[in-house]
Amino acid sequence: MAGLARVTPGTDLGEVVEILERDGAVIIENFVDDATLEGLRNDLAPALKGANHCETGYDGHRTRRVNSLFARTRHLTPVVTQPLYLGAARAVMQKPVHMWVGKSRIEITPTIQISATQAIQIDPGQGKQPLHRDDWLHLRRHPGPTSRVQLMLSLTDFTAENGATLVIPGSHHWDDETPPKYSDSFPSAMPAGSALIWLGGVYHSGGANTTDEPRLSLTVSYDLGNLRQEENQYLAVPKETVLELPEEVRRLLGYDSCPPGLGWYEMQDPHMVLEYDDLEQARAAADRHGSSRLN
Ligand SMILES: O=C(O)CCC(=O)C(=O)O
Ligand SMILES: [Fe+2]
Repeated sequence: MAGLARVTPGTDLGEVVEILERDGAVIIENFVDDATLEGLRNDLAPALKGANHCETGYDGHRTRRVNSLFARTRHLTPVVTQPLYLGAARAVMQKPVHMWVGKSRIEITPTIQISATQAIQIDPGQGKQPLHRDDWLHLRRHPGPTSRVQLMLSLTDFTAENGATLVIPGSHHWDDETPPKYSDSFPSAMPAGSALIWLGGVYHSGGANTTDEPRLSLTVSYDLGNLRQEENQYLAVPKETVLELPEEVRRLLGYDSCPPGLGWYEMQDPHMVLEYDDLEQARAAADRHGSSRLN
């Protein structure tokens, strides 16, 4: 394998899906226009400036992460609706499943949903992140159906030296016994405004930044729509009512996180945020409980 496949925004969706099914990853240059790129950089700059470096080695002690991106910018819509990304996510995950209901054999096609949104600034001095599969969150067994299609948009140029995401092409076909090695990975070198799309079962990691400039990006993920509760408890139960319930029931209603890292709000345990109603207090309380980070 000679590196990561590259296509243009004009490429046929079928070809992109074929590459994703085969390699698990693809790079699309000129993924967003200059106005979107500029708008994203401007909208995210204040939050990134105010963000501390992360607390864990996995997230990166020289890496800043900012979440809740739809609340911070209006420029995400062209990213999540870009036809090749949304189209590929739909094609890969919205596969009908059949079942019997009484005497009828029916087919159901799942939805997809936006899962995580995060700006990632890898500062100079950050080392390589451990190689991992993002669908570890879903505790998937491999190889198997895809439950996540992830996107990394470069907001600065990505180079092998400044921390371009490292990807092991084809690793979504591997089982769960094979350990990933950096020597099998390729850097997703690409100009600002490009996108790396990869499947949840593909081993990848943030790269090391050995330059003296930050590497800036944002990532969004589409997950299978059935990875959720049946009744929407967040809409069904007013927050004041939730606060009157015992902690165990609040957690059972969904104000909880599932290891290794589903359900967070600003990378914190949602129960702590509910309890303290203030992110900083929640962080401090979580630190006292030794549970400030979910991964
Ligand atoms: O920053 C990157 O290039 C990759 C980050 C990543 O894979 C993650 O945090 O899960
Ligand atoms: Fe990842």
